[in-house]
Amino acid sequence: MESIPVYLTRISYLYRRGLNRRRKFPYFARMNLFDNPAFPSKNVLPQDGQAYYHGKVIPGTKADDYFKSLWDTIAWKNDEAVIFGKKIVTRRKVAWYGDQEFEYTYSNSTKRALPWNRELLEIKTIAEKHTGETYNSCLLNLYHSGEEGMAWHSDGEKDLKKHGAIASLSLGAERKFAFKHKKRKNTVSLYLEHGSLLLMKGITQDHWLHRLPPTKKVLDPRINLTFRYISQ
Ligand SMILES: O=C(O)CCC(=O)C(=O)O
Repeated sequence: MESIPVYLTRISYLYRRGLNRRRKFPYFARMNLFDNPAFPSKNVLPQDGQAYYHGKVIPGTKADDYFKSLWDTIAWKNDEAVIFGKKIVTRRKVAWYGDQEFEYTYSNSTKRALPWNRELLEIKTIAEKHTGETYNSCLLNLYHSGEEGMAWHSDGEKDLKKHGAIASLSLGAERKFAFKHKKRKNTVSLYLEHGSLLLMKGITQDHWLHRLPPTKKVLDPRINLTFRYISQ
């Protein structure tokens, strides 16, 4: 990854202060009923879709290791979108990996998948084990702080398997994540913890938008991996 002095300063500060030391960073250490991967997760959506929050499926220190390793090894690039004919470059970084050189087009911009690395394959296996689904690709997002987010959208692109499952694995800062029904406009929000997994499946993308709202309250970075299935 190219160097970004401000963020690297922030992340190296975190490591110097002991990212792994749970007492100093309580949001990494918060425990709940979902710490047991066998705990059954329930659908957080009231209608027209299925979204299961599995809670923390990767224990704290292992999740810290994955965060650091993905930060260092992933081929991060600023995301690009063409909106009303105008090219936008985001501060948020992205990367696209897969079984083959799959092409994935969203926001009028096409990406070609890079080959998996060891950590991505390990995390994919964890997501597959917990969700009972298989995935052949992964879109990664790196948010340097809470000021970076993602606007309302649904993941219904033609490259994706129709009604295929999407497993969203979060590492780093805990962030609010929201769903909004496309017609009824009712919303559902939850907090995505360090090492946690959210599964969206079935008709969810037909009926619900989702977003990661920006916030000034979160200073720390976050990496999100969404495992997907590209149909050929
Ligand atoms: O970072 C997140 O949790 C949201 C990611 C997302 O919405 C997407 O990749 O489509």
